[in-house]
Amino acid sequence: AVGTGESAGSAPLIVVSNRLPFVLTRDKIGKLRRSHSAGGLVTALGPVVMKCGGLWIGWPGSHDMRPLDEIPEPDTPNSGLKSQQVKAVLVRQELFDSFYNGCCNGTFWPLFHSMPDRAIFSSDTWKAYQEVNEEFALKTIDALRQVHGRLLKEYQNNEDAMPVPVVWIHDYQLMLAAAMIRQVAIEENLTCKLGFFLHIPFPSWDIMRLFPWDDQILEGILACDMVGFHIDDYCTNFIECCQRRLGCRVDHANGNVEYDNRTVHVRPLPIGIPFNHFQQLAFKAPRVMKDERVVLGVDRLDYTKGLVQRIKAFERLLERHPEHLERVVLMQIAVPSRTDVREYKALKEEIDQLVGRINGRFSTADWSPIRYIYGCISQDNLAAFYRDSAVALVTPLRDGMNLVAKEFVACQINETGVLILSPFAGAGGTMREALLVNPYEVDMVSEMIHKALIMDVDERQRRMKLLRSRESSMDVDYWMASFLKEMQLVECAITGPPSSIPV
Ligand code: GDG
Repeated sequence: AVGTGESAGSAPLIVVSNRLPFVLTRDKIGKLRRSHSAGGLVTALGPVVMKCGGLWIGWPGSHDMRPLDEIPEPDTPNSGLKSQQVKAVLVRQELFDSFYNGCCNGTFWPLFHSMPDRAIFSSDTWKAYQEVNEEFALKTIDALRQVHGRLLKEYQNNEDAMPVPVVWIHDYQLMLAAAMIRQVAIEENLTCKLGFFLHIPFPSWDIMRLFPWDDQILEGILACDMVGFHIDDYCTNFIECCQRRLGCRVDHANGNVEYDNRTVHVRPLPIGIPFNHFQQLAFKAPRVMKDERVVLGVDRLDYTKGLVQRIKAFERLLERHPEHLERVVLMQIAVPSRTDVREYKALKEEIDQLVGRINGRFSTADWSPIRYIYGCISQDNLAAFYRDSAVALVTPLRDGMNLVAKEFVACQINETGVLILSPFAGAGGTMREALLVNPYEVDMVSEMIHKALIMDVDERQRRMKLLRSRESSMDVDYWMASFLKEMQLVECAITGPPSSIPV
């Protein structure tokens, strides 16, 4: 059984995400090892799941299909979920590739970022998506049974006081799982509330309808009681799709969709970052850059991030404002991502060539305009880069939120840096004191970099102070608490005797 006495009273949280909060590998003698992963989601949600005696369900990062009954404990107590709080979803490699590289990243990623020309539609990968979502749903149901068993024991004399478990499903890889979970939960009378958060944009009806099985996606998400998106626009898009495709009655003003005799709550819940953690890193990290004015870009190497346009804009800056030659550098960190997908390989080649051409064109004996790191750097070094850069250039063509913009701000302890931000990132909606620029228009971006580089220090500090104050209060813990509060407010629809609500 999960949980101990410490869990009494609080509702158990079951988190379902594509990846577990750590990677499992086998060493030479076949023993399983955990290696830590340090994303903001893990840092925020991990302790909550631990404390409430909850569970985390996800893929462990390996295709080893041997049973995982001996998932190792975390290295030190309090550093991670106990082994019995984790359920690993094991999927055959071929099926997983078709699901992940095929449907998730070949179809939904470009489509949901409003780049339909890049999306590949295939019934085979869609089938894989359905199958893998089913695997996740089955594991989640197992987890729910386990949690229920424990709660029933704990509350045997006082069932009315029993907290309602919350299942929180994450992201575009798992848009169908809730439908199956709800169906079985109803059949087995497993009281729970279902929530979903999408980390990427939700597209407009015009784009969504291009997906041949769009109704199933909408119904999958609507199987939840509460659905969160980063910003209002994505909520509006989702609600409109439900209305137009499924004929649901909707209430835009209150963010409600009527479906299957239930009200589904749709809420904008902009994600934040572990602000204090990044700020502390910035206080501690030693200097790693030379004495140059740095324009910084940090991204996964992905076509949505607008890297090609950004690098071209920097070239244009050097053409139009030669006073920056030999004084300013563009430091671009590009983290390898989805390297076995053709489009990502092609993008890497394009960037390699572009950087080579521009450096060849402008470099002098002791200066090159672009410093390009294709790889991942430590978070300490990242914090030092954020702290010591003059400008952060966050110019995605489309982005759910964009955490880099927020981490830059958290590390700006001297408050002298300038954030240039795309309005097509979710962050562009709330970080109003940034310099907003359309990333598609190379001239405008180059002029914006120039403006940032010559901005007087008072204005820089005024803008940065406001940005920092917002991000420090609306951090990742605030986001998580807001989501869980919204879950508390929704009525529990899965209660009472078994019934047969069609899903
Ligand atoms: C998805 C949505 C949404 C990057 N380089 C290094 C490094 N990073 C870390 C950053 C940041 C993360 O990667 C990137 O986060 P983003 O938000 O920018 O982008 P996605 O990965 O696309 O995330 C996005 C997010 O989900 C959350 O909802 O904001 O819109 O697409 O945390 O710090 N970390 C280290 N070295 C690097 O070189 N250590």
